[in-house]
Amino acid sequence: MLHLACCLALLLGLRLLGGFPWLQVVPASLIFYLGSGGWRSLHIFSRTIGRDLHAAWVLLQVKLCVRRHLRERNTIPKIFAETVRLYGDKPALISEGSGETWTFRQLDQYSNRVANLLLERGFKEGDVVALFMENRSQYVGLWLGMAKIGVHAALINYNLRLEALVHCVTISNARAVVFGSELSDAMSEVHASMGKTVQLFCSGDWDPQQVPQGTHCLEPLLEKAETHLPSRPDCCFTDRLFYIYTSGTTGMPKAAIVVHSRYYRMAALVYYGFRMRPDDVLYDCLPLYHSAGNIVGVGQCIIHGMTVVIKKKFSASRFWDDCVKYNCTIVQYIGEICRYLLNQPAREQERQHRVRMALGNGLRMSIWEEFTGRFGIPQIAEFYGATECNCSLGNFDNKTGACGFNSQILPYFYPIRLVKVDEETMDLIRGPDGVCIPCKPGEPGQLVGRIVQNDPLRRFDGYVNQSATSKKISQSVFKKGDTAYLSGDIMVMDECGYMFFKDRTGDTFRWKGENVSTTEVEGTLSKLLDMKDVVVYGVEVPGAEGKAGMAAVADPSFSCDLEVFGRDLEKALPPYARPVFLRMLAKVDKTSTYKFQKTDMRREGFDPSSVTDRLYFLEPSRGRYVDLSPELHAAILAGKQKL
Ligand SMILES: *[C@@H]1O[C@H](CO)[C@@H](O)[C@H](O)[C@H]1NC(C)=O
Ligand SMILES: *[C@@H]1O[C@H](CO)[C@@H](O)[C@H](O)[C@H]1NC(C)=O
Ligand SMILES: *[C@@H]1O[C@H](CO)[C@@H](O)[C@H](O)[C@H]1NC(C)=O
Ligand SMILES: *[C@@H]1O[C@H](CO)[C@@H](O)[C@H](O)[C@H]1NC(C)=O
Ligand SMILES: *[C@@H]1O[C@H](CO)[C@@H](O)[C@H](O)[C@H]1NC(C)=O
Ligand SMILES: CC(=O)N[C@H]1CO[C@H](CO)[C@@H](O)[C@@H]1O
Repeated sequence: MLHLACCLALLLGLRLLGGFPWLQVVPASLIFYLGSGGWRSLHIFSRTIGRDLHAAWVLLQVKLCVRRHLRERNTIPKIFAETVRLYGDKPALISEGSGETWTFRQLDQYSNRVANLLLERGFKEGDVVALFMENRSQYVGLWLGMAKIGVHAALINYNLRLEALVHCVTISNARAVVFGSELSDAMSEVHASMGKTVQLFCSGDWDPQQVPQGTHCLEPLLEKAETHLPSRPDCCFTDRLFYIYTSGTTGMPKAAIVVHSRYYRMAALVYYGFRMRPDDVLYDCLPLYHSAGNIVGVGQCIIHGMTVVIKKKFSASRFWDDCVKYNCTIVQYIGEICRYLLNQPAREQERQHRVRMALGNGLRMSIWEEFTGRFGIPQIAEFYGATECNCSLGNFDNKTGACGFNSQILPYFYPIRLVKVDEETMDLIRGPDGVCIPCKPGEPGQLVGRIVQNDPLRRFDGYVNQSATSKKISQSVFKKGDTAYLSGDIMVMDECGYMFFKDRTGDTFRWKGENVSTTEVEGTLSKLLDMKDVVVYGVEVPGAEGKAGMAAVADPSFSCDLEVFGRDLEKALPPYARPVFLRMLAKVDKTSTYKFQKTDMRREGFDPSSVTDRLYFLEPSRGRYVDLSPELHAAILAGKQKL
């Protein structure tokens, strides 16, 4: 009886959502009830109904808000104006480092100045200004100010140099670049190749010797600009807000479009889904040129009036001190941050904080419990969803190891699905009717999200480069003739619908007839090696079937004991998953997301005459790593050495 009541309540909730394919619901739930495993279904139902109702409520809430904003032609700046009205003198942004605190009113005034300055200088709606600076409150004020007059910021990764930097500025068609004085050198290097018409503004300590010729100094100009609100362009909720660059594993960064509604939606889903409150204090040490830092983090300040502490750069040793100092209740993470924190010696502060939730993605099962246990964090709010992705997930109910879920009661309600792929080539597997095959619980598959172009909520904004967009989209995935977004990530779902991240496509390789998941091996190796950074990839060995595993380990201090490591490895991994080659990196070259460049290392392979790092080979007979000498290398190539 209770179940029936819940079910009715759920259906009623769904009904309210409107536009929902109502007729699908009834058969779906009937099938669920009458389906083969009667009691099992009931068991799953009772375990997941609460979770599903919460999710339905969240989606409903966000959907209604988005509808209202659409109707009222609101934009992020207009929503921010409302936040300022509610929270005027409350701290909005705290810059850890300088300790500078900006209230909502100050942030508002600063961004008004930015808007007025750009207007004076002839910038107009639709222009693009590239933003190239390290973390600070100004960063937020700058893009927000631009948004106030419909100018789009292109948020450029401050680790980029030379061609990559020029590429990002050029593909965005920016009319100007605002850069931080700390990046003057990088700017000077590329200035000549960027086109004469691009205006340059420098923010921070002004040194005319350092900056390219013709650069304007930003602060005095802002000082003179008006603080009143400039007249707003006629923007609406589905217009562009800014560009974020996605750092693929191959090739140059791609510019992804973020529209106002997407910004709102990403921030709001996280806010309602994880039950945040305006009086939470959020610690944001992620880069502001990515969606995690700038939307999921800073968005809580802009939209919901939360105080956000911005940390210029992540520091493992200062992390808990900062949380204590600012009374942070929510911290943001990515998987690497968790590992770096676990790698730190124990300290008092790590349990004296008031953090009630860690919000982020990439915390893997292998260290999940160690992380929550050691630092006393009650809840992990793991979510999944790339900037350009059409299939976001959230672990709303603190399920260990999961990155989200899909309802098992009404699987069609949220248009995402796992579909079967060939784990080697990562191609979608299709049935005789040409439509993709959905996975059953326990079967790994690629996560896909259906695209409905005319629904502003479900529209794929895509990339600035049209041909880059098409690669992520496929036809006939859910049913014949539809279009869907391919996430590129492999997940496994359990019978309650919880999703567990397994792998990124292209990151699995085959060895000795088995599929090796690089993510899994990376997790294990890193644990064996005191949380060192490890990347695993497959390299081709002439004459051998599949790809041999190779692990690059960041070990600048030469502290690995390979004897012990070899023994531990035997216990931890099956033979086919043990890396055949090891590469000990003396110098760590990381992209800003703390990931190495896998592609380069895969290409460089295991040739000791071309790789300068120390290389080792796992001798199969003795299970030990030995130096990879040129002779040994030659023997392997000739097929004389057993692998
Ligand atoms: C943190 O909380 C304590 C006790 O409630 C208070 O005294 C202190 O001022 C707070 N610190 C900040 C930065 O808000
Ligand atoms: C989350 O799960 C962990 C481990 O199961 C548990 O210790 C913790 O109390 C849970 N937190 C909340 C907020 O329910
Ligand atoms: C590995 O992947 C291939 C291709 O997807 C699949 O046919 C095979 O069953 C998988 N093997 C294992 C052991 O999982
Ligand atoms: C699909 O894309 C739209 C707009 O690009 C986005 O708002 C929506 O969240 C995406 N769908 C899902 C299920 O995440
Ligand atoms: C757009 O993307 C395609 C494929 O990724 C690439 O070949 C092309 O050079 C890109 N165009 C621009 C202008 O970046
Ligand atoms: C507010 C703030 O933290 N600004 C810092 C941003 O980064 C530059 C360069 O590292 C620092 O000089 C600023 O103090």
